[in-house]
Formats: sequence, structure tokens, C-alpha cells
Amino acid sequence: MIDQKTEYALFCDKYGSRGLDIEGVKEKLKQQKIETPSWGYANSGTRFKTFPWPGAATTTRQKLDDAAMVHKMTGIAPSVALHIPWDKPEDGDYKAMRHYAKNLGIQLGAINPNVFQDDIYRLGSFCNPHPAVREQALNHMADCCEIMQNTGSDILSLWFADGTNYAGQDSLRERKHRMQESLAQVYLMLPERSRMLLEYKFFEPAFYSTDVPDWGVSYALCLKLGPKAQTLVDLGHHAQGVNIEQIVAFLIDENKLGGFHFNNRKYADDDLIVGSVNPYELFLIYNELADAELSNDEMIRTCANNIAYMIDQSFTIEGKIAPMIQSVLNCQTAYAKALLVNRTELAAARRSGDVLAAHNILNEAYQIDVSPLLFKVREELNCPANPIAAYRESKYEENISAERGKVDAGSGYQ
Ligand code: PSV
Ligand code: MN
Repeated sequence: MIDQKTEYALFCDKYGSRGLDIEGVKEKLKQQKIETPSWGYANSGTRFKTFPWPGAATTTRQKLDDAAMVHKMTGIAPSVALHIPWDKPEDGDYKAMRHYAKNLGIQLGAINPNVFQDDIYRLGSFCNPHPAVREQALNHMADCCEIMQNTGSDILSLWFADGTNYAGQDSLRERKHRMQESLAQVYLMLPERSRMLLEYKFFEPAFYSTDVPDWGVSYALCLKLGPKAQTLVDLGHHAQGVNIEQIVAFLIDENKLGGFHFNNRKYADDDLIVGSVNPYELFLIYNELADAELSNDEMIRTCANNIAYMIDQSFTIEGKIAPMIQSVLNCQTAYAKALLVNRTELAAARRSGDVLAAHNILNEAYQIDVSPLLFKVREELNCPANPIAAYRESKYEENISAERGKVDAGSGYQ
């Protein structure tokens, strides 16, 4: 059996001799960053049942502890997205929370305001016909912008449950105006050097219309707002068969791709492990990203290098921390393969109109066994070669299960 060092040397010989810069690819992989969501560590379920997972986090401190474990195992998950008020500390001390995270070797990431859980939002938040409700939603946004200053976050990540359930329920154009006007007010509240990312979703919880249904609407709204507003692509928020990589390419080219919520879907917003249903799609998305990172156009490179990569998954039956590690690793694998696409040969095949050759150049990269490269990356990042196995061997799960006790199954993400 050959050892990992020899395997990596063979890998470098094989792909280096085909003109790929393996050292450069390795360095890029070491720079990769994936943010994990605080809500992914807590018990969550479907509307039918929440199955409690032994030791699942109930406090934000525990969620941060778990996120730090994911970072320790992978080396590329150094920050955690917060949902407000799910992660509101009892004493309101976000600076202390930031300090706590720092001591664990991680950072607090995007702030996700919640304008969908209160009773007053029955008819929406920013698009609600009643100005007092819109005002309340704006006040929450102002609070979140203040929180960003204390947590050191530079991203306000917006998702709205706004929409209508029945034709005729409200004026679609008026709702559009209300959304644009409220977003414009949020834009003015943004802390210095921060951005707002606008997520879209074509259905759920509203069933007839949602007010930001797709990337085009998000894009149009962000365009009017200005450069600090960009679109966020959640992989679970498209209809069947939508070409997400094309959306990615378009938005990067317009300097409007701000971030991702990674997950995978089969039927709806299923919140499954990213890359578990369609790893090829994930690779194709990363192919667009890797391509943009190498672009000759500075604006495109800058846009690509500033994308916030975040996971948005709420696990129901697969555990909490191990599937989060798996999700991060799936992104790493997809990115590694995308970086190994031979872009010189691809450009030549495209120029000569050789459709099949161009297609197969992508497929060849997709089929590469990148494990020797990833072992090397992990070694240099001081991480275990097999993060899931190392996690299981660490007995972290047994320990938190004993320490935290059995958690009652709640319905939300708290
Ligand atoms: C909505 O489905 C969403 O994707 C938004 O990003 C929320 O913040 C998140 O899920 C958690 O509910
Ligand atoms: Mn999302």
C-alpha cells in the first residue's frame, strides 16, 4: 500500500504534467472558507415531527462550541452565521459572545434578521399593508445593524417570508413598492464596510406569490439599492431543473453575487446535505466560481473573491455535527475538482467548436479522485486526514450528549 505522501507526489506528477498548477490549487483550497449556521446545530424537524438528537445544542454557546468542532475537523469553517432573535444572548451582550467565539478559534459571521416569526407578520413584514408592521420590521433591522457592530459581522443576510396565499389578497405592485422602499431604508442603516445580501425563494411559506420569488427580482431590487446590496443564492430555492450555475455566472458577471446558502434539495426546500442529491450540480456551480476567480477582468475577480459561502441546512434525522462536517467536505471536494478543470484546453475546445471535447474536459475534472490533494491540504491546515472518522473517534458527541442531557424536541430552531 502506498502512503499519502507518495500518493500526493503521484497526483502532482500526473496532473502537473498536464499543465495544471497543483501548488496553486492547493493554496486556493487552503484559503477556502465555508460559514456554518448556528441553527443547523439545534434540533429541528418538519411540521410533522422533530426527532431530538442526543446532545444537540440548545444555547448559542453550545452552537458555537459545535461550530468550533466543525472548524477543528475541517480547517475551513471559521465562522458561524447567527439568526436574530434565535441567538439573542440573555444578557444582550454580543461582545461577550464574540469574545467567546474568538476563544474557540472562530468568528461570528452573517447576521440573519428574523421578520417572520412574530404574530404581527401574518400579512408580511416589509410588504405588509399596514405601515406600523413595516415600521416594526425596520426597527428589527436597525437592531440587527447595531448587533453587527458588536459581533464584528459585515453581512446582513436578508430573507423574507412575505407573500400572499390567494390571488387578489393584495396588490402585487404595491407589495413590490413596499419591499423596495423598506429595503432602501435598510441600505441606509448598514454599518460601514458591510453589505446586505438579498435571498429569494419561489414558494413557502406563502403559496400563491412570494415577494422576492427569484434571483431576477432580487437582482432588480439590489440594482436599485446600490453596490452594497447583492443577491444571495440558496440552492434550495429554485424550481426543479433550474440551471443554477447559469444564475451564478450571470450574477458574478454583473458584480451582484454576494453569497450562497448551500444545501441540497430533491423536491422542495429540503435542507439536505449540500452535494448529497446532485454533486455534479455543485461541481458545475464551483466551476463557474473558480472560472471567475481566474478571470482577467478585475471586477469579476473581486466579486468572486468576496462571495460569502454559507451553509443553510436544518438537519432532521442525520445528526448535527457530523453532517455539517460532511457538508463542508462536499464543498471542498467540489471546489477542488473545479480548480482542476483544464481551462486552457477548455478555451481551445470552445474556440474550435468541439462541443464534446469541451464537455468532456469538465467531466474529466469531475471524475478526478482528489483525495491525495485533500489529504495534503488537511495536513497543511493541521486537520485530520479523515475528518468524519476523526470526529467519531474524538467521542465529542458522546461527551456533549452526557453533559448536555437529553433535549426535548422543540419545534423551532432554538
Ligand atoms: C428560508 O427558507 C431560509 O433559507 C432563510 O435563509 C432563513 O434564514 C433560513 O432558511 C432559516 O429558516
Ligand atoms: Mn437560506
